[in-house]
Amino acid sequence: MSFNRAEAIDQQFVAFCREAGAIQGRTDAAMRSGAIRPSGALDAPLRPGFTLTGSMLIDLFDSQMACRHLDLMSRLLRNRDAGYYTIGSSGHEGNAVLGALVRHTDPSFLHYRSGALMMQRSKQLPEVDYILDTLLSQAAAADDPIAGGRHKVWGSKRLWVPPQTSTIASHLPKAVGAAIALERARRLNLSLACPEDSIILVSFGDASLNHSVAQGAINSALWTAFQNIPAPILFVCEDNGIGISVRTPPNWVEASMCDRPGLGYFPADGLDLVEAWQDAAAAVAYCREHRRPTFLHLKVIRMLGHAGSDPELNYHTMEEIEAVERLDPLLTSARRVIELGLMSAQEVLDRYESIRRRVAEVAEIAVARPKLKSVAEIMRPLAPYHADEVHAEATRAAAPADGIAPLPPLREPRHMAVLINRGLHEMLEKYPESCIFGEDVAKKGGVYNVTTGLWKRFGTARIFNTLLDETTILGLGLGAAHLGLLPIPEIQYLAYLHNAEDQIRGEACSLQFFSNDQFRNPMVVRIAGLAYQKGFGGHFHNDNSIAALRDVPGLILAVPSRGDDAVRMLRTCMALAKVDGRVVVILEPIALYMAKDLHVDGDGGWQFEYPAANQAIRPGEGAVYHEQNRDLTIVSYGNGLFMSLRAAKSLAEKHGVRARVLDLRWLNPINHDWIAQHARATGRVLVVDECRRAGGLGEAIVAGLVERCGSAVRTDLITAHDTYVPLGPAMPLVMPSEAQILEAALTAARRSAGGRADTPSGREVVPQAQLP
Ligand SMILES: Cc1ncc(C[n+]2csc(CCOP(=O)(O)OP(=O)(O)O)c2C)c(N)n1
Ligand SMILES: [Mg+2]
Repeated sequence: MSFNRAEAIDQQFVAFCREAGAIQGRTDAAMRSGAIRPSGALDAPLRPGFTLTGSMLIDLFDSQMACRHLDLMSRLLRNRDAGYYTIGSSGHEGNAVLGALVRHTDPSFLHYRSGALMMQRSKQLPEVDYILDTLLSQAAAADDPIAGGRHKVWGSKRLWVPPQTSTIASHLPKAVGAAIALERARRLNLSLACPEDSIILVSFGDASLNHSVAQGAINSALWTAFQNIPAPILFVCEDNGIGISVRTPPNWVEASMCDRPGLGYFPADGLDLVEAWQDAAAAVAYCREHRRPTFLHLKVIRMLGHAGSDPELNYHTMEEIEAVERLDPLLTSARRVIELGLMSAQEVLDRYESIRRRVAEVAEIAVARPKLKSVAEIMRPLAPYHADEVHAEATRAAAPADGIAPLPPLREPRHMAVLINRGLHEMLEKYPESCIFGEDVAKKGGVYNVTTGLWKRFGTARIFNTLLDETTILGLGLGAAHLGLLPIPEIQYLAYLHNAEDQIRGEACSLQFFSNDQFRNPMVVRIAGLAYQKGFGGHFHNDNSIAALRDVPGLILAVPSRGDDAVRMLRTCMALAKVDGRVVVILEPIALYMAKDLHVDGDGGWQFEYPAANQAIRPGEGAVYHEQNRDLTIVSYGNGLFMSLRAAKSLAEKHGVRARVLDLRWLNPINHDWIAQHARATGRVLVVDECRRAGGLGEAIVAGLVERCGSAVRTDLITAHDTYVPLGPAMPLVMPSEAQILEAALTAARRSAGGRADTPSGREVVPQAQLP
């Protein structure tokens, strides 16, 4: 027996219409004889007190049928290797009601089974052709209007639906963030990317609800509302009772959600449009009016398995599958329109078949459209970079901010923590839409006083503490950025980024890619990190791994080693976010926050003047110390740079070895060409990487040198050991030290240099993305 449930449910629907047609034939005869009266007045509410009219019911049903045919077509296209995505919406089509009840200007972050919702929503803007758009997306066509062939997603710029990734639940934090940001923006009188009375819709499955990210997001919405801060978010749980093959315990969703403090809970029968409409309308109205978190529990079924590739018979019997199929919501809708006298069974069947034909015709158009053909085409929206505009923006002096008292200028050179604090003041003045949030950033001023005093000067609408959850902090950044704010979230320690890094890796940095740069979530994430802290030890306050950040496509990673650079880089980071929508991480070396002296106590060698507003460091622009030196090039950043400068002094004074020292400043992307240029000039390189060797930066730099210089350069590498950083006096044992740098530099300097300094390696050089 063939197991083609797509065919089965299709035939079931057709058979139903034919059978209903036969019954209706008899009913019509009865009607003509006066025994039954027709009821279907199109524009009247279906029942007293109802808002759903006959014509709207027909329209919703139409969306359901279109959505169903798109599912059926996805299987046919897959069989021809002409479509590449078969996760469908069959059984969930009741969500169409939300497509009508929620405005197309209400930002919506959708579940992958919210197809009928999307179809119905598209009708609010007649110029959107949902069927074509969906098929283009299924066929990975380069002119798919949302992702440009990069993924099958629900999304539309015009319909305010940003594309979501396949990582379940990861879109909830940004949805909550957007809801919270709506209110903040209103308090700040900022013009928003959506109307002020908008609500945010986020849909997801029942299994996804259990994900800690979903639970965290719901919790942070409730934590916010608990303090009477508006958070107009409509959580829509499309509960089909299963997640791939794992059953959700019956009643678990209602049991866990119906009684949460501050959450409006609305159950709805998603199998019946008429019932679902009424309950969903109540939920939407509650959310919009009270501006409080609202939970619409839409009970649905899943048909056609999890996806086209799902062998459902492994975990369901045929009887179970057929029993679910008999509950097909399209049958219920058909029954409704027929019973209400809105359509005849034949009209339903005709409409179903005409949609089938249209989907088939459009599918042929979609599959014939060109696909993405080159790496350049694929990567175009990933990391836009307009170098001149960014630099002009970074060096643009801020006009004095209205109503904010100016700060007295810093007259003396100061250490990094003070200069970054000043830099943040400057950015908050320059960008009224910017805000800083995280754990302890407000009154306390952060763990290291870097945000001291900001809340007083800029107010609690812009500088605020969040609850203790890094996923929420980053999600808030994403959501706020979607709405047009310029967030500067802070993560207290690098170690604690890792429990939330998907918000950067899977979400923030992928948005421009999967939306063909139509949606942006620009932000500058500040993270205190790296090792060598003397007072506050142990791995978690000295995390020295950046591999998880370096591997994120499109992410810019800045690591300043001194205060004035930090300010000049911060200006560029904000400009990158502003001009090109980029996501930037600034990793601030904690151990250098308070460093004042470089070589001897009291020399003040690591304090710097606050740089003039017209100074900014371009992405990829490193610093060279002692450029005249030709014995050795030391390549480093952060704490390693600080130690390397000290070592270079000893090298020169005690050993007559003259090393130039490079501060990379930007660790992603790396400016390999610039490193290679200095490497060739000295023929010898020592790379000092304070992070662990595995996945660290050092490996990348050595690879870059090999590719560009071949044997023309002799390269040595020192890194931290591949271990967690231990507490107290044990810490230096695993970290590169000044003594180690000195010794390695001497060894390197004693080697003969590589071949002729200007010898090209003859190897193909990997092109550098996004560098001037
Ligand atoms: C974080 C994450 N883990 C695992 C998966 C693989 N996965 C995709 S869908 C899914 C089940 C989701 O079930 P549910 O939330 O109930 O949605 P449904 O498919 O039933 O509509 C799983 C485990 C994923 N996409 N993301
Ligand atoms: Mg489910």
